[in-house]
Parts: sequence; structure tokens; C-alpha cells
Amino acid sequence: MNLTRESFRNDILHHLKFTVGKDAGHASTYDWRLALSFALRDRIVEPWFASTKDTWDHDHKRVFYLSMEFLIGRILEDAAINLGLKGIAAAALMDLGQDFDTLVHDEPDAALGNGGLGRLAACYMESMATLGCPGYGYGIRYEHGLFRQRFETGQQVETPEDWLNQRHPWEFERPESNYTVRFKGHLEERHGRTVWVPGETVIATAYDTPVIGWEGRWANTLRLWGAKPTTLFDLERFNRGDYTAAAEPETLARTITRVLYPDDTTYAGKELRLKQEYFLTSASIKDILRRYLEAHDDLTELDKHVAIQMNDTHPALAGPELIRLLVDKYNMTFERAMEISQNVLGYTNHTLLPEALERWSTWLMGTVLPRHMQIIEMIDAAHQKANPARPSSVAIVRNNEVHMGELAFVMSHKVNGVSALHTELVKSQLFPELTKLHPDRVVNQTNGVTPRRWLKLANPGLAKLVTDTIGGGWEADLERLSELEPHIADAAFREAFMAVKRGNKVQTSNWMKKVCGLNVDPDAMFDVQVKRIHEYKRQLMNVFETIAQWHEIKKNPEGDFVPRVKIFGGKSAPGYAVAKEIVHLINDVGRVVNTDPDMRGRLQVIYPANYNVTMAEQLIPAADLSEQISTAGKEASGTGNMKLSLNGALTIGTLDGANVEIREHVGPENFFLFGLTAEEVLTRRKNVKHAREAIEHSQALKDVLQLIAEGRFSPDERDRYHGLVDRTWNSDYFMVASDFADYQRAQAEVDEAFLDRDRWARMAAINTARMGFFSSDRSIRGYMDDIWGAKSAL
Ligand code: CR1
Repeated sequence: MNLTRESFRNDILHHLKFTVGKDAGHASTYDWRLALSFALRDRIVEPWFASTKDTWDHDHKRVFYLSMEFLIGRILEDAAINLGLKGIAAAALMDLGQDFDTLVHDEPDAALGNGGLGRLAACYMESMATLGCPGYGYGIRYEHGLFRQRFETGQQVETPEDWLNQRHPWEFERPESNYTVRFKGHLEERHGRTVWVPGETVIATAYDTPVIGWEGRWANTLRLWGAKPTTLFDLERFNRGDYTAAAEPETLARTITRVLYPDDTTYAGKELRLKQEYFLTSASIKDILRRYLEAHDDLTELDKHVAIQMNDTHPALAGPELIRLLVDKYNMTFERAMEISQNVLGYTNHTLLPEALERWSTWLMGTVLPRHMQIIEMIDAAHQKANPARPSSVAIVRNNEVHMGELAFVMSHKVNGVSALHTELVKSQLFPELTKLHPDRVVNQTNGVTPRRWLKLANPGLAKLVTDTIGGGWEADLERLSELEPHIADAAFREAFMAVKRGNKVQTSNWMKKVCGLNVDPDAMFDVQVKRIHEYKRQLMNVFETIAQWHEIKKNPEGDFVPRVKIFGGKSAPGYAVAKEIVHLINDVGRVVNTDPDMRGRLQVIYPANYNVTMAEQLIPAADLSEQISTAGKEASGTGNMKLSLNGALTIGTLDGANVEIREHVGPENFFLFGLTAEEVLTRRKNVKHAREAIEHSQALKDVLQLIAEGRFSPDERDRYHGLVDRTWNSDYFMVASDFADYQRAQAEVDEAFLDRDRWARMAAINTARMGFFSSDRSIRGYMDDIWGAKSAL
């Protein structure tokens, strides 16, 4: 179908009239945005059908990615770019008196995730479509995504996110695709079989969003489950006038998909969360088997045609659920069912933090999912029997708890970590005993990010420079960025590279003026730390360094300082008091710094509220310095680190997660390394006085803690941070004190490098040129080859 500016204009007008129900004279930005989205969506439908048909016709192996989170962000521009229609769409809109960018900015983020884990799932969906890997994402259609963050007197306040209050133009509701999901009740033995008589049921209904790959050559489906009651309402009670009781079934169902749990680092043990996890898993597994049985009849061959990936342990009930269906519904023996399930399943581990590893009390599991509790015990017993050497300390069920990590490990043929270092730690620290029993099971797949969104869309200036320099095609072959390298010797190229960066910084300065009301100098160094607020990520160390810098300038107001804008972005989990205190401190320090005339042209702190995917697209292309400063051994991979480096920011970072590999790729001379290694952290922690000794050694840090303790940043409540200062002196589990001096040393090197504009330009350009490895296309190829046994259909 030949698409022109004129025909696309007509498509938009058609949808405005017939789908949105507005005429051009009375249409709002929202109406136009919907019309544009529908017109673009039409263009996805053909390749989407074609991909589905191709998969059926050729019986391609399908990959199913089960994830409690998909942090997609906006869809419109991404779809336009992948379809190659951004130019035509913008031109057609111009004819209609509308502005493409304005419509793009009207779209709310689909914020169905917390942070890296959810955003990784979104990048992987896009890469699978780009590579023609036949696949489906399965998730939950949360009514409310991640909360909105506001600051009130510097403190985080959460309000509900409401993306579904508007029409969501990208999805197709599939009321015919629904499954009953059961909870609670009891088990009965009937004719030698176990029968689960449920106590509660809800219906999972599918909502499909097509995911279009680069150049529209292939499209996959993201299937999100919504919950509906099995009986609409209790008519008898309604007629009696008891309206609340009458609505009970509806309330029960809607509660399940009401909200995304806003924490990615702690395990809460809440019944509702377990129900959500089972809801996702059960509906998805049933859907997978239904689709399989439409074309095959031998369930023992499932692994030849199906691969299921569990994104962390959240969908780890996939193992017991698959076994349950194979045994209870399809009459297979337990042993056979377990073997088949293991061949089909894979498990990605995303964290070593003990507080994030899911465990459920056997009581809760037995109450909510009685049949699954039984099957889990059978899995555990079978695994123990097959591996007599297995110590009881790694049993799936121990101390009256079901350990989801061990369950996922045992039920998978492959377990993967998300960076080289993390994978080694998964083997040596998290699952040492299980790795001994199954030495080939744990493999590495270093994370990646999609260059379509994180370069082409987010940084059009740099994308254009890349294309002008090495030609097109890098979008789907990111290793080609290395062809930039010879051009870096050329002064004109470096100029152009820096001009793009400056343009992005000017644009971001204007944006900051709008959202924070502050004038920011685009020639200052943009020093960026954007990610969830967590102690292990050590935003606190960054604030301490900011205070130290402020103090330096105060002591020497006539001195020469490299001007810096400290930019923070990120949300704290609502119940995470220590992280909220850090949020408060950043804002408190910001207020003092930003109103101090001595800081003018030298130091600023910017912390725009409500960091999300869209804000990341704004900030990352404007960054000069990328802060990747987690306590070594704690950040499984990181993906923001990749996005920033890809966009020409230099990293100051520890040897943690994927930083290690980024540094190897960009070269140690183009990376500001500091800090203890993962091993050194463990040794140092044995010294109970590690913090005290480090503070005694650093006058700067001592001063910082003194200033905070005196209430210099909280004059309205001088003792506000006494607890924080006290913890830093006396416990400091995340080693802020121990790494501080070396961090300051590295920051001084950053300043020096930044002063030499040309040297900085080389280093920044080299970062971009050497980031080809970190494309999520490379990651997905790794999964396809090493874990899924899936082939590209293209
Ligand atoms: C990790 O903390 C990693 C992402 C994606 C996070 C981060 O380092 O980049 O996963 N883990 O792999 C997580 O959210 C629940 O665990």
C-alpha cells in the first residue's frame, strides 16, 4: 500500500470523524492524538497479521515472556519511527494545522513497571519484533501504573497514576480470549485423583497491543490480562437493596489488577501480590497450551515449539501451574510433566538483594493455592530424590516457606544472570549448591537497550549525525557504530558531535526552566543520576559529594570551579523510609545550593519530580556525566548506564553490574573508575569500624556530616538528619564512607577532563562508538540461541 502525505492526512481525518467522533473544528489535542494513533495503528495491523500467519504456517517456535512489569512509556512516536512514518505523519499533521511533537507529548506513559526490570522487558519486546523472533509478552493490565511523584516541602508525595482514564488507542480488547483463574478452596480425592474445588474465581480477559519492530517487518503481541468477575453482580442482593454486597464479585476481581506494586527491591509477602502473580501465570499458561493444542496434539513435544521465560521469580508459579494442567487436565504422569516443564521454562534472575527474593509462607501458599502447594512439595521431593547430595539448606520448601528462587531454578533448563559479574555472583553466592548439582544451568545474558528508542527517538540530533557519518542501518545493527571511530580523529566530526550535545543541553535547560523554574547554564557539566532511589544505588554519596563541593566553594568563593549541574531523577518506594529521607535531603540541599549567590555559575541541583521513561528520554541525551555508583556487588546490571554511554555521556562508576563490561568496551581511559570491588566490599564489611575509620581519614566527609548534623540544609528542623548521620558513622552497610574519598578523587579527574573540551569530545564520542554490544538485539539473539532455541522468522 502506497502511503503519501495526502492519504495519511485522510486516514487521520477519517479516524477523527469515525473513531473519535469529532470534527476538525472542535477537536482537542487529545482528539488529534487519538486520531493519529489510530491511523498509525492501522499500519501495524497488516504486518501483525502477516507475522501471526507466518508463525502458524511455518509452525515457528514461539517464545513467551512472562513479566509482572512492562515499562513501555509512550508508544506513538516509537511506532511512527519503526514504521518509518514519522516524517509523513508530521507533514500530514502540518497540513491539518497540528504539530506532531505536541501530540506526542500529550500521550501518557504506560508506566506498568518500576524500573530496570520492567523497562528491560519493554526493550526485549521491541527487539524480538525487530529480529522476527515469534513471541508474546504476557503481563497484567494494571488500572494504575507506578504512582506519580510530587514533592511537598521537599518530601515525596505519591498520587495514583491514571493512564486508563483516557482511551488507550493501542490495544485491542479480546473478550473471547478469557480464562477462569481459581483461588483458595480445598482439595478432594475422587477416584484416585486430586480435585481442586476453588473458593474464589475470576476471569482473565486479554487485551492485545501489537509491538512493531524496526522497519515494520515483523510484529509481535503484548497480551495484558484484565480481571473480570465470574458473576457480574449478585442480583438477589441488589434487589434487596444491599448494593455494596451485590458488587462484591466485581470488587474482588478488579482488586487483582488495580495497582502495580510500587517496590522492586523488597519482598512484601502480601496475599494480593501472590494472587496477581498467579493470575498472570495461570491465564498465560492456559493461553499457551490452548494455542499449542490448536496445531499439535502431542504435549510431550511442547518444548520443540514453546519456550517460556520467567522474568524474575514473579511468574515462578509457571512451573507448578504447567505441571498441574499436564497432570490434572491432560492426564500425564507427574514425572513426565515435570520434565517437560523444565525443558520449556527459563528463569532470569535480576537481583541478589536478599530482601527482594520472594518467599511465601507455606500457610499462605496452601490457602491461596492448595493444589500448587502440593505440587511444589512434589517437585521438591522429586528434585531431592534425583539429587541425594542436595543439602536441606537449599530445599524449595524450608522453614515453612516456599522459596521462589529455588523453585524457579529447579523448574528451568536455563537460569540466567543479567551481566557477566552478576552471573558469576548468581553461581557463587546465590545458588552455589544448586549450581554444583547443575553446573551447566546458569548462563549469562548481559542486558541491552533498544537503539530505536534510546538513540533514534530520544536523540534525533545524534541519530542524524550517525547516519550522516556512517550511513543508515545502524538502527538494527548497532555494532556498526564502531565505524564512527575513525571519524573521531577528525576535528569537524568532534565539533559536530559536541554541537549535538550542546543542542540537547539547551533544549533540556529550557525544559528544566519550565518544570523546575530554574535557569540552567547549558555550558555547565550536566552530571546525571537517574534511577530508583535506593541505598545501594548510593544517591546519598552523590549528595555528600555535592555538599562537599558546596563547602569547597564557600571556603574559597573566588576560586575556579568547573560549573556543574547535579541532576537527580527517581522515585522511592512509598514504604521505604530511608530512601524517602534521601529524597528529602536532595531537595533540602538543592534549596540551599540553588539560592546561594556564591554558587551561581558553579553549582546547581536539579531534581524534577516524577522521573519516568519520558523524562529519561529528555535527560539522557543531554547528559555529560553518568553516575553509576552502586556498592559493588549490588547492581545486577543496570541499563541506564548503557543508555547514557550510548548517548555520549562519560561514566563515573564502580566495578558493578554491566559497568564492568561497559568499561571493557569503551576502554578504561574513557571511564572514571573508583571504589571497592565486590570482593573488597565483603572483606571490608568484616571490619565493624569501616565507616568510622573512613570518615576519620576524610576531612571533607567529616565536614559534610558535620554540616548536615548541624542542620545547615534543614534550618527549619535542625535534627532532621541526625539518624542519617548517625547511621553513616556507625553502620553504613552500603559503604558510602569507605568509597567517598576515591569517589572525590575520580570526580576531580572528571573536572579536569571536562576543562579540556577537545579531550572530552573524543572520550564522549568514543563512548557512543563503542556501545554497539549493548543493543538489546544482541541480548535477544543470545536468549534465542542459548536458552530458547528459537529462530528468526525473517
Ligand atoms: C536490577 O536491579 C537490572 C534490572 C534489569 C533490576 C538492575 O540492575 O538492570 O533488574 N532488578 O535486569 C530488579 O528490579 C527485582 O529486581
